[in-house]
Amino acid sequence: MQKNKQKGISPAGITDLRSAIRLLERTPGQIIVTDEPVDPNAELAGVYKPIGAGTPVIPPTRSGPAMLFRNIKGYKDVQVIAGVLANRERTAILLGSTSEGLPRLLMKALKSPVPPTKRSGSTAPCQEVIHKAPLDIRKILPAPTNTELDAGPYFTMGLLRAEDPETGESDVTIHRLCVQGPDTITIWFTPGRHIDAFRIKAEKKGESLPLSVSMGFDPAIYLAACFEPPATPLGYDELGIAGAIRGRGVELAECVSVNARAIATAEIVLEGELLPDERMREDINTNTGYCMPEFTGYMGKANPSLPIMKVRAVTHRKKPILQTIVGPGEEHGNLAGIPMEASILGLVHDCMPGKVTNVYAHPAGGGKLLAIIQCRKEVPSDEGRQRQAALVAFTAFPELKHAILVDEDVNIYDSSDILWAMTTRYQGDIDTVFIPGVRCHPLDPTQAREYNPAFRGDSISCKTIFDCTVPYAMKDRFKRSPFKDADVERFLKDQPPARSKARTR
Ligand SMILES: [Mn+2]
Repeated sequence: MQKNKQKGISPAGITDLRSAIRLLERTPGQIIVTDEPVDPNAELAGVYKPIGAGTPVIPPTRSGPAMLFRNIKGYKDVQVIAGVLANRERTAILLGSTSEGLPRLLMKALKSPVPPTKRSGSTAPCQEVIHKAPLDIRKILPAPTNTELDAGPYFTMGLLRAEDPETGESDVTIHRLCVQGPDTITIWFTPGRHIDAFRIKAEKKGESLPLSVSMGFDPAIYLAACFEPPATPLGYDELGIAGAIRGRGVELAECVSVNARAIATAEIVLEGELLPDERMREDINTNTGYCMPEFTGYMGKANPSLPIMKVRAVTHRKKPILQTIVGPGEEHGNLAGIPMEASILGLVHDCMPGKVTNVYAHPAGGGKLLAIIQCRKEVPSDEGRQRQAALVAFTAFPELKHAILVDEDVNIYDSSDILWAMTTRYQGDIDTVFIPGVRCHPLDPTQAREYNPAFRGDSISCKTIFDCTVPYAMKDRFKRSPFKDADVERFLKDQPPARSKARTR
């Protein structure tokens, strides 16, 4: 358990982005604060990439501290923070858990959600300042671009919330939002996402879909929002997971311009509606052919035809802090991946309790494509169960592509240890299981007919199990050398600290 006892700051006290930042400022090495002027157009991302974006961003990069930019060129009163969740240990600190404990914390929260509450009485913090139409988002907020090839400025940590026009059920999801004009934003919905299902229902009736986009709030809400079906089926309000993590419902505020609700403590809220039957090319203003860096580490292609959000109002706190993701590198890996771990652990627990000890969404897969699954073989009949666990994992998280199975004596967070298992406990011809022709995530460039003409369509993949577990009957031959568990601290206490303290306010 991460301890942070100074001045009464604890993860339980996190109610918004500001309290999360205060906790990080008191935790050595977790945040850098800078007053150096920075251009939100490509420079900010260029600065943060080597400092903390992490895999799969092109090297040099690393898993590092978050970074608060207090001096944004052209925007006097807005700060930008990058990488709040770009490191697993930091994510654990913010949620009051440990790296290993995060998936179980989320799994428990998933099973006992605490529903959101309505903010009543005083003004919601997210509405301290209100801009109503006519407005120009570009003059109010510094949407960053990650690279100079980006289709335009993007809000990358915007949490959409909308309600089903037929059932009233609500959903929250993060999508990439490209600013196209004074009050116009294009949104790319991954096929099948729930708010897109609401949008399609509204569009069929010729109606627009009101929605809110909240940015900058309690990190627990961001993680909760990244669950996907079947863990959170259509109609499951993911905000309840964040409520369970914090032990109190997420507060929602009524929007001022549309029939929608937003995160009351958010730094910034865009209010608006998705227009029926209108589409826009993602790079309509720049013609770069690209959208922005995607979680696979590649530049995505600009989408030729995207739904449009008309922004009716922008509300924010005084001196708002715009939260952004750079890369997306390890932050995407954590945001998508920790809910994936919880989803897999939850379903394998139901199917075969105790046989999977932990799961790690390795950042190389962006939190979606690659999972390390740690299995326990206790009795002869557990042989083969590890492969069943992988099949369960593909069911629990349909966008998973590669499952690497390892034993309990392998450190799932250590890539070297995983590659060691793949080298000394794996034979390619008998320990690889191919499941070809299965629908997966559309952004992996190998999942295209152009890559494999045998695919019946794009977004089709060969899911693969790499079984790097020791055969139960041969356990004795695979005994790791048993070093003594010595008192290491006694030998290190006079050494200088390994990590330098990052600058705080
Ligand atoms: Mn959902």
